[in-house]
Amino acid sequence: MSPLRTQVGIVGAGPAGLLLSQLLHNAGIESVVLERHDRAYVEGRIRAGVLEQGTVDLLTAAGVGARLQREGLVHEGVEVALDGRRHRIDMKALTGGSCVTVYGQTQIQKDLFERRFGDNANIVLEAAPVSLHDVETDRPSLRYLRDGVEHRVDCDFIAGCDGFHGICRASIPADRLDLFERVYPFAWLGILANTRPVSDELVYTSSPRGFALFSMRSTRVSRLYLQCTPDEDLNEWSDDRIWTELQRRLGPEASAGMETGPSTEKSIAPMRSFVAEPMRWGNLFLAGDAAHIVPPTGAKGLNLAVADVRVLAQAFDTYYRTGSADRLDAYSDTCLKRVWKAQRFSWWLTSLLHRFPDRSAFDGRVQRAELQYVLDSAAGQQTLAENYTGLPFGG
Ligand code: RFL
Ligand code: PHB
Repeated sequence: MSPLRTQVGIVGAGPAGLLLSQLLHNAGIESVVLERHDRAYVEGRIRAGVLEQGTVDLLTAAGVGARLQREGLVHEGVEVALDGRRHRIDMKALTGGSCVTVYGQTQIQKDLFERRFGDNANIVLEAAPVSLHDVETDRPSLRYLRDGVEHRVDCDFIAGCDGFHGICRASIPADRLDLFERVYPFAWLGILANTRPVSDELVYTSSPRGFALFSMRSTRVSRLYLQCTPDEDLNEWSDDRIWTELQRRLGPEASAGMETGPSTEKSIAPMRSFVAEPMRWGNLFLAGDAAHIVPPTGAKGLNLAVADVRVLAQAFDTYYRTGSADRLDAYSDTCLKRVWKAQRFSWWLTSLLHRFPDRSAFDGRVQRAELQYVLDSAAGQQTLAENYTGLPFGG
């Protein structure tokens, strides 16, 4: 087994891993990406849909934003429905110009793969299992099996971009990490459908029957979510039942004229808040979902992953240009500041909009009053808009 030598070994070809390899390539730094699944699987996972302006700017500056600029839908506002009435929050006006862009994670994955393979990047697909070695030394390495043959990659640093269930965080001794976690007593049932979205903007819906979200992938494709129990059986949810429930939660007036149709994808996502601190062990740096998970309500997961790799790529760049490890040493603290602000927002919006099975009648009234306050007050709307469109990098 003759080892391959590179500067940064990256585990995971999700948005964090592929974007990091692109940013490093742009800075003249070599990397190898090891991914457990094949390309079709990674590209096919239906996940995020809402990008902060900072994410759009970074993808564009990295050279992977051409299609995003053409096809992404810029949203200047977002709607919140309560008691069957829709309220619009004018994010652009409230923040002095910030918007979000609706563009599916599947499309970002395609753009990143296309660009990285176009640059002849070293991306090893179907590498399984991957293991980490000598992480606390200055000669860390990755080993993996492909087609039954063992391979080794020697590197200066390892970037753990392998998501929540990956191997990198799991390789860190338990006494070197502090874990912070909240698991919510509900999940989201999501469908995709080739139907016209009910509104031009996203509609976050609070109802006594539970939360619902009316999102989209384009002006002809809807992405819809319903709050459900964590152990919900998908087989019990026919398309008819899902559409009826969506209409009930939004209310007859607000859902009038809603186009329905067969779902093209159907899945259940658990809801969890999670942070591992610090985001580093020796020469292993965790980024994205490998280090932290947010409930999807705030649409922050992918945006946080992008923010992490931006900081990490800059730190590697400084290291290789000047020999200074200061920014690498500051990586975890720099990211965690923003991560916790996004955690707070995601937890807050989740708490504000969902029905909690064990909440007292009093707590239910307080939750309602808080949502009413946010909708009625310019300050409340501004807080939501500022966090939703994205806090500044490094802030
Ligand atoms: P990913 O995307 O999970 O990629 C990790 C990659 O690592 C591979 N891998 C391994 N490879 C080698 N060896 C191993 N041992 C490995 N273990 C795993 C995996 O196959 C995979 O390819 O993590 P990354 O790159 O950090 O990206 C994070 C985002 O994917 C995630 O935060 C978002 O999808 C979260 N999210 C949303 N984020 C947003 O910013 N806006 C949204 O609107 C939004 N909506 C969502 C979401 C996530 C959802 N689900 C399903 C959890 C909506 C949903 C329903
Ligand atoms: C999505 O379109 O998938 C989506 C949008 C907003 C969220 C979560 C998911 O908060």
